[in-house]
Amino acid sequence: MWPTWKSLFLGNIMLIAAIQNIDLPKAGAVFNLPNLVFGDIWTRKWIAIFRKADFDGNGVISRQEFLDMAAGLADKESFDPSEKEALVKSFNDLFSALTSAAGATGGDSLNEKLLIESLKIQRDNPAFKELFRAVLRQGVTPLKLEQAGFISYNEFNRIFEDFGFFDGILTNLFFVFFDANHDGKLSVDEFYGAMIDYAFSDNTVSAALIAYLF
Ligand SMILES: [Ca+2]
Ligand SMILES: [Ca+2]
Repeated sequence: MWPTWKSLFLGNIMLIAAIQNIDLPKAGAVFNLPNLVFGDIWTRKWIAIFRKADFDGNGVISRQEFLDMAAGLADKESFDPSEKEALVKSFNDLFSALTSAAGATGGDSLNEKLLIESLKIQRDNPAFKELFRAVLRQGVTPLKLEQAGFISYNEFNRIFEDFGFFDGILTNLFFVFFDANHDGKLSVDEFYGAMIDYAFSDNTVSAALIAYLF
């Protein structure tokens, strides 16, 4: 099954790369790994996420914009008030950590440069990683999943939409990469692992590849 799946997937990558005007030799280098500069991928994936999360497209993510993502998920997934409060608080703490690490004055907005600088500073900081894990836990634990401990494809799509991400291609790619054992569903552990990997890892066979498509 793997070769078929892989060739289909590579075909999709080429198609998407063409649509998105991506430099294919550079993208191809990801799969063969010569001349690969990890920092480029890592930076690029965070810029991709930044642009998705800058909902009003004004070039900065405001604290309010960031907290609205958490509140949107909590409201749409019918979190209890205490669960919503915990999630919004963890998002707020994460935002504060990002802005303070980057030395932003005021601390209530992030631009791409500040985000990248801040993440570079925080990447190897265990306290920051723990903060990131707390955000994931408080976002996932209250979810009423069809099958306990597993996020189905439909649920995964819905979660992205709850956050305000309606880009189906992006969601599909995340799902394909995150489903590490390719069984068509994400265990909660797969999800946590993939998110941590996406955020912090230099692993070039991880979801970091998504960065080349957006
Ligand atoms: Ca904005
Ligand atoms: Ca799986």
